[in-house]
Amino acid sequence: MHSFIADPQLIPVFEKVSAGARLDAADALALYQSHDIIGIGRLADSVRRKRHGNKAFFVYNQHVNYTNVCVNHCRFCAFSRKKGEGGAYVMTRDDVAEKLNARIDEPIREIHMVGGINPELPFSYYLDLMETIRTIRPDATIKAFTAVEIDHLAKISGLSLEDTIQTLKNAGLAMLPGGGAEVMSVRVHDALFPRKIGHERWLEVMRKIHAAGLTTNATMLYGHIETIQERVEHLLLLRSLQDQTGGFTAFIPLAFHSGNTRLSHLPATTAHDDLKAIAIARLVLDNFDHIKAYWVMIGEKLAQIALNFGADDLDGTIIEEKITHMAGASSSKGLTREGLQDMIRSGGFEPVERDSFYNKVEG
Ligand code: V47
Ligand code: SF4
Repeated sequence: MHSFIADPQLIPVFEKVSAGARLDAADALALYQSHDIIGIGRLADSVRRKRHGNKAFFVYNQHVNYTNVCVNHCRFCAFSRKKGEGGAYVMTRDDVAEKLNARIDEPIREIHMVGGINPELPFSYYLDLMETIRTIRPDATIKAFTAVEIDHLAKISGLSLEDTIQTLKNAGLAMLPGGGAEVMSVRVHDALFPRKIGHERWLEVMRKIHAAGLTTNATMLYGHIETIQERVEHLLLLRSLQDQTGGFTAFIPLAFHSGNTRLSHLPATTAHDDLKAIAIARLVLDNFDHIKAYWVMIGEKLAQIALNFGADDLDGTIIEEKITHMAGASSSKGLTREGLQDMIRSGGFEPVERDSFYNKVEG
């Protein structure tokens, strides 16, 4: 029955997965320690197919990064700039309008908008940006601001966290992307991103966002200085909050790119790292509906294979990705709907164009 498992250490994990039992930290560690990539992949694929059959989702989306000025100076970030530094920018309402209008003939359904922590921008700036999006793209979902930005907005709005969220919701915020937690470890936080909120605050913001009726994604930035124990702890913290709120929609492992960062001596993640991140997430996060293979970070070719390793979603068209490309990513900056559909079909899956909430839409 478990003939596809080559590593005997994985037999107990196989038996738990087959029985529908929840994996624990020791199981997750065994998976990370194993080199049986085919066995891990087949196991994750069996879970993926039970949930989603042959379907692979994507969304017609557009990214907007409103500013790269940021006071947090995370060591892994190639995107941010200090105020006044060469390449620093802040988009005005008109800049955002121009960016959206440049693609106005395309059936974009989601605007994914994030930026740096720039203390010079007032709360009204963020509300104005959302109004601009709503005016130009009234039918698109605004998926914006990581929990780190929400924490900052609560500080500058003069409102409580709950009232800040409510104000943003009233202004059109419908969903949050998953960034900002990086790896939920005090050690990694202190070493790489000490100015950013810690994981307890990240989880608290997510809890309040979910309580306000908004859904969010979750991510994990892997492939820098974190240990596999820290990765496992990260997954278990997410699973635990999801048990309580049910507000997470998708989990997205983010492969670290070291180019132009203060960690540029670190090597790129390997194909094994990337596929294991997807497959182990699919197996451990039994209460998450969707696992996303973010083609921007792992490349189009590996993202296609990831559909056989537990991923059921490829994110989307994106249109001009900045954060990873500034750190040396060699993937395209955007893909067409046809490109995504071809990737999915030639991998033997059925492409399903979705909205932000995984409702099927006709292309
Ligand atoms: O939080 C920053 C990461 C994140 C680098 O929710 C880097 O659908 C790799 O959260 N190498 C922002 N990663 C991106 C993000 C995201 C992306 C796509 C989809 C969704 C979603 C969310 O990017 C940051 C950080 O973890 N990041 N620098 C880097 N050099
Ligand atoms: Fe700022 Fe985000 Fe870059 Fe950290 S990862 S420096 S918070 S833009």
